Formats: sequence, C-alpha cells, structure tokens
Amino acid sequence: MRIKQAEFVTSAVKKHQYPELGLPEVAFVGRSNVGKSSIINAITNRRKLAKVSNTPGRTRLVNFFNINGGAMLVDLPGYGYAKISKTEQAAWGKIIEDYILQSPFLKRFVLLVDARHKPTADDVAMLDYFRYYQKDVLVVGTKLDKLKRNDIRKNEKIIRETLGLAPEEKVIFYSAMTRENLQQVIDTVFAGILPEDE
Ligand SMILES: Nc1nc2c(ncn2[C@@H]2O[C@H](COP(=O)(O)OP(=O)(O)OP(=O)(O)O)[C@@H](O)[C@H]2O)c(=O)[nH]1
Ligand SMILES: [Mg+2]
Repeated sequence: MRIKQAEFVTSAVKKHQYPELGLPEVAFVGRSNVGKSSIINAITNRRKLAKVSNTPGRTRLVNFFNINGGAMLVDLPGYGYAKISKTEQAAWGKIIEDYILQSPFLKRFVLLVDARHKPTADDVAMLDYFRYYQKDVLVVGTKLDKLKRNDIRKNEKIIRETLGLAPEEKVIFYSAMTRENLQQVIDTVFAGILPEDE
C-alpha cells in the first residue's frame, strides 16, 4: 500500500460539520500525548499535516484527512489529560463519543497505547466500548524507539493481557521517529479499505 496523496479536509465538533464525501473512515483513539497526530504524519509522510505538540491536549477537534482520494483518517482529541478542568474533559469526551456513535462512515478504530506502559483503565473502557458497538479495532503500540529491545515481548504480553485481546487480534509496535514497522501499520490500517495494489 502506497500513500500517494494526503490532504486536510476539515475540523469538526458536531455531526453536521463532518464531511459528507461518504469515504470510509479510520479513527485514531488514545490517551492525550500517545501519538495520534504523529501517526497521521508518519503514515502520510508529512511532517506537519496534523498538529503535534509536547503539550498534551493539542488536538481539540475531530480532524479529517483525505488519503488517496479514497479514505479518511480521523484524528481525535485525546482522553485522560489530567491538567484540564473536569468540565473541559467532559466536553472532549462528548466530542469523541458523538463521533464514534454518529459517524456513518466509520469503519475501523486504531487504539494507540504507549508501548512502554500498561494500558490505563480509560484504554480498557475505550476498547470495551468499540467491542460493544462491534467496530473493527487495531491496537498500535507507539514510541517503540523508546523501548528496550529486551522489553518488547514482555510489554506486548502486558498490553495484550490488560486489554484482553484474543490471539488473532493484532498489536503492532511502531515508531514515528525511526519509522520501524510503519509499513506494517499502513498496510493494516488500510486493509480492506483502500486497494492493496495502489
Ligand atoms: N520518540 C517518539 N516520540 C513520539 C512518537 N510518536 C509521538 N511522539 C511524540 O509524542 C508527543 C505527542 O505526540 P502527538 O502526536 O501530538 O500526540 P497526540 O496523541 O496527538 O496528543 P493529543 O493531541 O494531545 O491528544 C510529541 O512530542 C511527539 O513528537 C514516537 O513514535 N517516538
Ligand atoms: Mg493530537
């Protein structure tokens, strides 16, 4: 799978603002600062397509990116960022939930977890939520470059156990920095959504 074209389409908060091109959507979900915006830049090979920051809470809207004219990648706000008010956290939660429940074109979720850490209760709740709504889920462990080689197997086991993944459910560890396993991420993210021979 080759990404030939990528462009920002729009930012939205409410359903009437979502794009209506009818393209299948893949949404990136995860804690604040886990690397949701970075994975969109890595996949599209564009450094500044999605806004990345060291300050958690950078993405505050639902951002849509058109890929090869045939699919949308969706960058969502992160959850679990403690330094914002409860009211604001609830507002973000609602933006994420509305999108998950209301987008008619959403085909797949990519749950991002930090490859170094045990998933949080929020991550587990998110995954349960996707399962309940019978959405297709792929788990990606981010920041592989920061993980010691010796810890990879051990951490994958902890992540699988904490999230309760079945053996056939995939976890891919990757790095946006070194691009290790990036092609595998791209192929899996778009499997069944964009033609493979592109
Ligand atoms: N070393 C390393 N740093 C990464 C990687 N992916 C993301 N980062 C860094 O992690 C920080 C957060 O990345 P973002 O992509 O903005 O995270 P986000 O999940 O979009 O964050 P919010 O929008 O706040 O929810 C930035 O400083 C990135 O450069 C990676 O694979 N390796
Ligand atoms: Mg972001």
